Amino acid sequence: MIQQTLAIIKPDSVRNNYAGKILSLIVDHGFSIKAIKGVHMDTRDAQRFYGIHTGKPFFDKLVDFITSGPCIAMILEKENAVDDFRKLMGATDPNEAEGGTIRSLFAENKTANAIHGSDSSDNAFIECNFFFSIQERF
Ligand code: RTP
Ligand code: MG
Repeated sequence: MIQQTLAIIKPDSVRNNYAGKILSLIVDHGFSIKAIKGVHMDTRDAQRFYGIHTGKPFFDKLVDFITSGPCIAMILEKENAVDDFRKLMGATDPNEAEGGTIRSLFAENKTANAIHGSDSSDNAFIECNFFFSIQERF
């Protein structure tokens, strides 16, 4: 089934100038970019976007990091996009990420971990709508 997922190139990757290499990997793995823009989330945006993690021990660190600079948000489309993009991202902790994955190649640590991808098709729908209006989609 053709699916869409929401991906974010996180502030560490943007700062390190890895965005071009990450976009190439994404396109080479068969994903079509259906929307893309730069966003610098403020604390309220980040708390809402990562609302599911409210109260967890890493929540404040996560919000501080994701608001620390501009990100690149995008809607990606492909057969089985949600699960296939999670595979291309690699494990949350780059020390545990498989070779060749975006996190194994570009992440610094478990917080500055290069990339976000939706974790289910329901969340993909919610997250794509969080960032993009209909007019902003290709
Ligand atoms: P993401 O949502 O950013 O794509 O990452 P994920 O699905 O791989 O991981 P998730 O469990 O959703 O956690 C969201 C982000 O919180 C940070 N985190 N830190 N124990 C920790 O220190 C810890 N656990 C999670 C990570 O930066 C993770 O990407
Ligand atoms: Mg997640």
